[in-house]
Amino acid sequence: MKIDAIMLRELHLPLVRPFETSFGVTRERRILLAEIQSEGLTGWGECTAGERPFFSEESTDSAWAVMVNELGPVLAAETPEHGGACPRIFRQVRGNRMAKATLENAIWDIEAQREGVSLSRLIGGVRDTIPCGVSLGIQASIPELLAVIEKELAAGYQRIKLKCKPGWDVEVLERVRNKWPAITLSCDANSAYRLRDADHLVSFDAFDLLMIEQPLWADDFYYHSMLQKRLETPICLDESIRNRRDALAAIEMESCKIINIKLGRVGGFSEAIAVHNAAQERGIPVWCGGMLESGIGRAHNIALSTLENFTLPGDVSASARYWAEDIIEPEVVVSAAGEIAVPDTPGRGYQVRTDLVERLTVRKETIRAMKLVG
Ligand code: OSB
Ligand code: MG
Repeated sequence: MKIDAIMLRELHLPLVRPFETSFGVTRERRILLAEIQSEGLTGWGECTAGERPFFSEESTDSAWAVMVNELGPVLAAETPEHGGACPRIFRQVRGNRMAKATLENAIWDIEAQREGVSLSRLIGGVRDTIPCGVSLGIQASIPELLAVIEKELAAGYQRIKLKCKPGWDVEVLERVRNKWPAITLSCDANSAYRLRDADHLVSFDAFDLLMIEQPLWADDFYYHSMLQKRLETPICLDESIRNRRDALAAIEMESCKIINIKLGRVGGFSEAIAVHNAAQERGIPVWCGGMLESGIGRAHNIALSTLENFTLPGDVSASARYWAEDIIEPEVVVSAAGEIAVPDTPGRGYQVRTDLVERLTVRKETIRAMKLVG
């Protein structure tokens, strides 16, 4: 496919309520979108980098710079026939996986449209609906958290994940478990603990959690494997898994029993599929994480979640939980059974509300072709 234009934008979208993790509070998202035109088709990608480099090394500003100065010009000079050609095109740029994923995923969207199939079918997805869970940020008090859980369970969500950190963990889990002895419950520490907290983390075994997500360092496998030996609760790795080789290392070392796959964190659909396959071949279940995406990122997450080994409910939930008005139509909705119906129209399956996108845009840049050295 010939790349006719790559337009990058930054949008500001306020969250309907703040989202707090062990590393900070987000009130408004600065979202980067890539709109790629190719032979009459338009593909969209969304960057999942945070406003600050707290989840990973990337941030909104670093991803913008890398897309504008490096990845965009290189992609515009190529004629990729498939989304799967992007890792080779971007190979010379090290890291910056969220920036790479933004552009690669837009190419997959175009490819699906060109083939006249949904993104889900293009990547080999096997599900018509995906099971949904919610990720609940740290709240001001336990009674407030209990009220939020009550609402999400009533809405049908199949799994509740609680953000946790030292001081917002055992007592919280205890109160939630006492109130709901049978719900599927997990927690996510976003690296808030150290190995000296191992005894404390072992006490989480009392709460029958589906998993503890990323308790230790964001770049670690070894200490997670030491911790997993002591825990009955399965460890799930998020931050630590950057690619297929990381997944293989983590599985081999028994650093985790479950893997969270995020498109941005691993660099796009190609690597996400590779991580999925590697885990599946080794009997490790996966689920799709979220990064407070707008509708475009959400649409891509839904397609990814239809692969066979996405057997656990993910963090992909309804647009309305985050946005007063999403930038796609229809918005993502979740049924009373806690499922999202996977669209079967060509491409991403949701229309982008271009007028709204234009209104929310605070900067945009169109990219011209350039060859990298070599
Ligand atoms: O670790 O899964 C995480 C949001 C921002 C950064 C990291 C994480 C999260 C979430 C949100 O848990 C999940 C969602 O988008 O609903
Ligand atoms: Mg996580």
